[in-house]
Amino acid sequence: KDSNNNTAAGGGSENKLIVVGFSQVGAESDWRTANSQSMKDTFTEANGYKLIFDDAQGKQDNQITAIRNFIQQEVDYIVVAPIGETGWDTVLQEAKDAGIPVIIVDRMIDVAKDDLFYCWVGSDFRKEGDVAVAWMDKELAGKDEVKIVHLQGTIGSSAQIGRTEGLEAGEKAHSNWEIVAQQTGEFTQAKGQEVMESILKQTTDIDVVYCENDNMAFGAIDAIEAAGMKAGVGGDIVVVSFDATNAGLTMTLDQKINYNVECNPLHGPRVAKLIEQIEAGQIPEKLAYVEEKAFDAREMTKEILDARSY
Ligand code: GZL
Repeated sequence: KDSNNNTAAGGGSENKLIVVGFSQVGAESDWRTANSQSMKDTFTEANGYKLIFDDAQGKQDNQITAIRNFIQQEVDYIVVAPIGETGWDTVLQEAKDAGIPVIIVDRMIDVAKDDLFYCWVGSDFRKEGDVAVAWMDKELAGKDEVKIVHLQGTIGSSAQIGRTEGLEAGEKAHSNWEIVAQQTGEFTQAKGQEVMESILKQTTDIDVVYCENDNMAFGAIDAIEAAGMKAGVGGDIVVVSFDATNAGLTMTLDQKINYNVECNPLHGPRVAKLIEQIEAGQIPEKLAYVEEKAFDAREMTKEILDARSY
């Protein structure tokens, strides 16, 4: 019998919690907050897990330090929401050498050998950009010139790379579209407002602001209104956004955001399913893309908003 008075046959081992070390980017946006909550709601002791949560405050060095700490603590799984795509090979090789499976969630990583991570679950960011551009193609058809301000997310993150590729492909495909300003707002409201304010000081001849997440859209809308202009449906500047968080869809219902492309943050249950598969000796899909919707302000209703869980 072991110390918990369980028979050696296995009672004790069944009670062992699976220890998960999670390296999270930070708390830069509503999306990130919802993503962190989903992980915390899923990896509970009641569900058989012990979660070690680390917030890297937006710095890759802190993520690398956290992963090394997880290795020292001999966790059972390392889950990483990577801030950017590069710079992971060395530390993931250390995790592999320690025999700890690594699951990548949300953004993707670019590593020399793809056996440095077990599997990935996240969004198709290029597709998100293409969905937004397809809507813009219809919405802006017939306009002689379309001048676009492009507020990019954290440079080098998959979300920024894919959404930017989508817009830039759209610009190439439309001779009357022109990106008149392109700058990172770091996925935050404050930086998004600051950047949009400085752009509006240079020009107000703008038709669309393409914001790579909701928080930058909120900042841009504040800047547009402070400049005496109207954002959204029937306004001076069309606002396109990504994430479709609760706050983002509220602004869409208010018609200040014209179109919002969902990026689903509820990865907790998805990562738990991957871990359960690995625990059962199965080999999960290497890449698991999440299905996502998009919301046009003119079709937005309070019922749609209230039915959302984040
Ligand atoms: C997308 C995620 C992005 C969100 C931003 O999956 O990586 O990071 O779009 C968040 O809101 O900051």
